[in-house]
Amino acid sequence: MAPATSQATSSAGTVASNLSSNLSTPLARNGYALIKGAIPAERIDALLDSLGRIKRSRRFRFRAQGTNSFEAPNLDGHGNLRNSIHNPHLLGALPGFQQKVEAIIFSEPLYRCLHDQAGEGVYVNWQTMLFDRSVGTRNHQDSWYLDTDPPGGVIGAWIALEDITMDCGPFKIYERTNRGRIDPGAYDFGDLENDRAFQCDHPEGRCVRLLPAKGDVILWDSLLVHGADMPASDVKTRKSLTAHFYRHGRAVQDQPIKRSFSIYDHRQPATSRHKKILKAATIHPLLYSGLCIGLSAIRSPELVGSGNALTEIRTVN
Ligand SMILES: O=C(O)CCC(=O)C(=O)O
Repeated sequence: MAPATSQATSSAGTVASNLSSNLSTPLARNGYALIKGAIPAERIDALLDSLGRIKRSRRFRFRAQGTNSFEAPNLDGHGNLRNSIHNPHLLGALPGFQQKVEAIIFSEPLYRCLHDQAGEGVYVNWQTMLFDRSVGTRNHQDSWYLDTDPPGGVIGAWIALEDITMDCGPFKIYERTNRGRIDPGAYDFGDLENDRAFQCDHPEGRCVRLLPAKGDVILWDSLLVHGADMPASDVKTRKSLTAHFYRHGRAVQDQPIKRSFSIYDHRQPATSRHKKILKAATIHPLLYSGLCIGLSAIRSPELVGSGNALTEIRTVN
């Protein structure tokens, strides 16, 4: 599989325009949008039901957000996953679960959100994540990890799988911070409210904690600073499915972590069940799941990224 490349262009050789050009949607104007009632409750219930059923399965092995390693489920006392799942849509050894994830990510309702906020066209899904309970996520720009070249063309989609309240550890954004790339070392991203330099450089950078209801979708662009609070208590969950997209034809930037093997092919993304959403992850889901099962037994440091602060933004407790 080809490593991630910085120069993917569409087959027509064209590079799509910037996310915000010619549009006057909340996403284009403000860098984020909250779309109410986008995803039907039945699809969410089916996904959560399936997740509940596989939690103790020996085939349930995945790459975990937070540690970047291949792991077995780490359940808390309430039966919720402490470790969140990277790329649940690739877990082919659990076909029922994988299909329920795909029925949301590669769906017409989600496509409508992208279409209405970012414009007509074909989108490529880069990666997906599933959070079963609240984890803290350090404030960041997605552009530090995955973005188009030039930056600002990746759209994050955060799908609420339950009603989110303040004590869940909500997703939060910093208004008007999407004017350009910010150096990860420029501010104290753990405490932006008290960082004088941040306040001075971004006087409009008010923190907004978003409280979507089940089925609502938050979209944001890859330059908007965002993160998530820790939950107020252990019993609070914050179930969500997240996916990142870019317009087919945009070049993508090089990855901060160099790997000799990539599951992504941005030059020739695969088709999905939705004709206007492609998949950058081209690895066969059964092979991906098999790798997760095998590698979870090894726990090699080679498989844990570079381990620097940039890659470790989730709090696992
Ligand atoms: O849900 C979260 O905790 C954070 C998600 C996020 O930051 C992202 O997808 O970029």
